[in-house]
Formats: sequence, C-alpha cells, structure tokens
Amino acid sequence: MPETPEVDPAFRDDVLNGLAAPIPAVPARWFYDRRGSELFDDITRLDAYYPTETEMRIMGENASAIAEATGRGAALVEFGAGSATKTPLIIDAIEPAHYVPIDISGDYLRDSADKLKADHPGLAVDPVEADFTKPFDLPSEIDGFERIGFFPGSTIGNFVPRSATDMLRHFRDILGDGAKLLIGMDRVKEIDRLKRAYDDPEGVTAAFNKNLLTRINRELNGTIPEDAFDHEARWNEMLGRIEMHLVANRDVSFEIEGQPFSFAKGETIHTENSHKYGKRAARALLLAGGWTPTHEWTDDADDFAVILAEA
Ligand code: AVJ
Repeated sequence: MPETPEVDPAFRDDVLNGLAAPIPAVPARWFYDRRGSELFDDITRLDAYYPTETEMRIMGENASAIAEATGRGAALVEFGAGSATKTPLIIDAIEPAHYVPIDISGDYLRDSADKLKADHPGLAVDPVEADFTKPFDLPSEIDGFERIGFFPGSTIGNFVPRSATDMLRHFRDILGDGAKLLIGMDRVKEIDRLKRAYDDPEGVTAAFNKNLLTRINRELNGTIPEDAFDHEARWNEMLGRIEMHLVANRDVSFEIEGQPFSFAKGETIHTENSHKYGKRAARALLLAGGWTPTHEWTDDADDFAVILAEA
C-alpha cells in the first residue's frame, strides 16, 4: 500500500533553499527519519565510530564522581531525548527525582518515557514535546528542584560555533540561574581516526548520508538518481570540523517538487558539520555560552570529554 508521507514544511524549505544556495547544503537534522535513526543507531555500534562507546565508558567509570558534582534528587532535563542507552546510565548515576526529556517527536518521547518509568519506578518522567532550539516552558512539576541539563553525544558539534553559543545561552535561559549542564564534546584527534569515524569501512555512514537523498525523493517528489552521488567525509582544518558531503560523480539534473536542479561532476551537497573541540576550545565555547565549566571527565586517550558546567 503506498503511504502518503506527511511532509514537514520546514524540510521542504530547507531542501529547496539549501540546494539552490551558492554552497548547496541541507541541515543535518533532516537525516533522522525512521531509516536514518536506525542507521545512526548502527553507526554508534561501529568500531570506527568511537564517540558513543567512549562517552558511555566515561560516564560509567565516573558515575559516583559525576553524582557528587551534580547532586542527587534533581530534575534532569535532556535536550533532544533520544539516547536510549545513555539516559538510563546517567539516571542510575545521579538518581534524579524528575526526568524531563525534550524532543520534537512526540511518539518517540512517549515510547522512551514509558520504558524509563517501567525500569525506574521512583522516577517522575515529565516529557515535553518541543524543538529544544526554540523557546518552550519547563513543566511546573519541577518547580523548586535543582536543574541539570543533559546534552550528550557531542550533538553540540553539529552547530557552527555561533549557533552553538546561542543554543548554550538558550539552555541557560530555560534552566535558570544556578542550573548545571552536563555536556559531551568530541575532541580534536588524529585526522585519520576522525575521517574513519565518518567514513567507516562497512559503509554504514555512507548509507546514512545517502538516505537523505532517499528521503528527499520520497517526501518531496524528488527524481535524484541516488547513484549519482558519493559519500565523502572531509576534515576542515581551519574550522576544526569533519564535514560530510554528497559529491556528484557525474553531471546530473533532477527535480524536487517540480523545481529543477543541476550539479556538475565534483559539486557537492554539504550535509553535516561535526565540530571537534580541544581542551581549551571546549571550555571557551561553554564560557561564551554563559556556562562556567567546573568538572571534566575524559578517557585515557582524551578522545572525548564529558564536562559539567554551572550557570
Ligand atoms: C549524533 C551529531 C553527534 O556528529 O558525530 C555520526 C552524527 N554523523 N556519523 C556526529 C553522525 C555521522 C553525530 N552526532
């Protein structure tokens, strides 16, 4: 049965405007349709993709130190609730009284909230269906509780520093004075390891990147020949970030929602930035965003950092 996909008008605008721009680009948030979320999940289990495993190890090994620094019985507010494996880990560590997942997808929120409640009978779960990059209200149930923001996975790295700073300030406004923020940030490291993490030998990241074309074709009546684009991960030394691109391997023309586009061989669609922060840069970013770093936990190789900061 052919399904009539619901199309998010913001997706339509981002794709049509993004591909018509002088440097064609589509924001990384559009990777995460059902298939894209599954593929991302597969990425987190790849040997080449070190961040997920490393961050979880850091949180697991430092659970009691983290709890001592954050305090127990607080309200834990997760921006972009999603990490089905990281959330229980941090909840077991810091034993919050309330868990407030913020996510744009209500279905996803309800599923994960039900599962968490089943596993943590004493925990109050108060989900908020919202775009965490925009203004929203915290539930009144957490009035009077200490607030701890949680932003794991180095998701902050997907935002250019200017937007990352704005977002950190936005988190501060939402959580209020005296709040804490526990944030994961991926470190700068050898370029070969960085590139391998975003261009794994199994080709899962390539499939994740190319799934964007599949989504555009399906949801926006696109005629993009998917085999005309190849996955590429580049290190941008000046800006300290991995970039993912879809590179045209031949001259190609297609339509999206009736609008014509052409790409010459070698031209790219820029689909993601993943900024990496050294020790001082990570702290500077937090400070610029209105947060004072107070604690930092890393792995032995210093591949990844979990930082606690105070508003
Ligand atoms: C979930 C945004 C942190 O940038 O490393 C993984 C997404 N992209 N492989 C990242 C991603 C390609 C990931 N974040």
